[in-house]
Amino acid sequence: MKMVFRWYGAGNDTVTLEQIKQIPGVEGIVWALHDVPAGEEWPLDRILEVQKTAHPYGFHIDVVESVNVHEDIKLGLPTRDKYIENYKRTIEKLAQVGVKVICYNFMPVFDWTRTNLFEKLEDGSTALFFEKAKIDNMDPFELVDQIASNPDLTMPGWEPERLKHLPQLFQAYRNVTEENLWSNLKYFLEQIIPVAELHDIKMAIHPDDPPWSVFGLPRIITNKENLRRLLKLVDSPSNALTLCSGSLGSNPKNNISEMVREFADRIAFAHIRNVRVYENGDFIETSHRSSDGSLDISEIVKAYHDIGFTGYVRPDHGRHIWNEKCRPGYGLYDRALGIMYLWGNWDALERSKKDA
Ligand code: CS2
Ligand code: MN
Repeated sequence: MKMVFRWYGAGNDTVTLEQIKQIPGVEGIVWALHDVPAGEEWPLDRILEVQKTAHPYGFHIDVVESVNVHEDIKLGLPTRDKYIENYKRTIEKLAQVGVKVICYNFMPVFDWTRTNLFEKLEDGSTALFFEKAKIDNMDPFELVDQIASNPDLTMPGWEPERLKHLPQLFQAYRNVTEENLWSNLKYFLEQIIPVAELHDIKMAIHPDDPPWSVFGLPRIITNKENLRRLLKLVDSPSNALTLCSGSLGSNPKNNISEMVREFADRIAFAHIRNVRVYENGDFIETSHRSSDGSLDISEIVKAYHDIGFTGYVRPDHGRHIWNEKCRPGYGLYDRALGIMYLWGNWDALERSKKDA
């Protein structure tokens, strides 16, 4: 496995490249041009800038997370074609700097959703928390008000600019069913996958987080059956997966190691993190250690080891520990600990293979 670390860019991340360099075994950064709005073509000079920043540290920039998909594409509006053209141009430009994997998601309106970004764990650290009943009963507009009055509360897909358009967006999705979303995804993939193939790039879809419908909006990248269906929409090695253990794992019916084994040759990017799921459907992110959460991370790493995984891996979110002030879920310390847990498991498996 090739270990990578998400970095939001100079001035946009509390973690520095010097620090990342000191985490054992990290060979590349996972990056994006976060300020380019979804639907716009990424400027080549900005892409080259990232390459120039990363290279002195010996980091590659093979993995991009994410090139966001414009809402009109998910909605299947006639205006989608121009955004799809822009997406293709972005793929071509990323190919010029040697990008191998582009992560994206197909969640309407919101990216990951949580109810508290700093919920206390028993050890005094804090972590991202999802209270199911709260979201089930919440009017999304109430949430918008909460975010508006709390400038610290920002999340991917929740940029103030987009929030302004929320009422129209909800209106637009009113008649969009899951089946509509599937056919809009197919339309998108049929156009972009040939471009990705040409440049040997894997388009790796990230599962929905949480993997069920929120605020009445359809969500489809949620379980094994749907991942199977996704891979068949366009049957190409470039139509690939970002298998995120924590996102899929917040539904206890999802068996992650089983998915790793089934989708082995189509996983381009692995996100590995633990999550503790409660009986009422709430969940909280924990340390990577198997005994701290509901997922058996050792078993998941073993599945990757068994399939001889050579793709990219990153620890996903982490807790906020040792008083670190950082982007919610994206501090240095706990993600670095997570990496060491992943290596510990991996190296032990390598060792026993050698001994056998
Ligand atoms: C999240 C997402 O779970 C995760 O990895 O941090 O924001 C993720 O980056 C996007 O959904 C991928 O498009
Ligand atoms: Mn993830």
